[in-house]
Amino acid sequence: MQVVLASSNRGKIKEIRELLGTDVVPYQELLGDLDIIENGKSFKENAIIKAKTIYDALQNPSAIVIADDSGISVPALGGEPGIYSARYAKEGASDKDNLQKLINKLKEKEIKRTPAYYTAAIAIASKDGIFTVHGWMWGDVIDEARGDKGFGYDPMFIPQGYEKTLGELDSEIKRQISHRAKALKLAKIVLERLQ
Ligand code: ITT
Repeated sequence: MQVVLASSNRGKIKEIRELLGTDVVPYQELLGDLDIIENGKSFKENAIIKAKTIYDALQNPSAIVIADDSGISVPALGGEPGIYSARYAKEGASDKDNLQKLINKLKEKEIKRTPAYYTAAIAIASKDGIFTVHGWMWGDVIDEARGDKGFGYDPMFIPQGYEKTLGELDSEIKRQISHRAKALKLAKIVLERLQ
């Protein structure tokens, strides 16, 4: 089964390929660069926008497209950055800029460690309609970056039950416990029904 992935984020593409265990083709290989306007008010709305935009652009009714909209939320900062995780520092910011902004926000409030959670909303677009599933991972964020594994905010995120950040832990651990792994487990149930 071939699935087109409506993402240009290299970290996500790598993880989704490893977790889905099927042929995953990033949309840019088929359509080149596309400007997808993520103006939804939730992870779910943005995942639907991405999946639908790519499904329509492919003009192939039998295509199956999956999209991931995700981010990290810190309750002590009123839920920031949440759906704005990819553009927290500024529009088009790098992962490093966004990570540094979140570290700076914690430092401003003199917070060394506080609860946080990752959300992943996955949308699947097909001729049978649009389906959505979610996954979450709870833990803490700290006011420094440790390790270089994973991507995005991983170097400052300590998953519940661990003492190291996702930047330091073996990537196999993230594969077992992540928001994306949990959401994709549910997405696989949908994909099996669409074949
Ligand atoms: P696409 O829309 O092309 O998929 P994007 O990076 O713009 O790529 P999002 O709008 O979903 O994707 O933003 C997700 C951001 O949240 C991402 O840039 C990371 O900063 C962060 N994020 C999501 N999942 C993450 C993870 O597993 N580890 C670390 N950071 C993550």
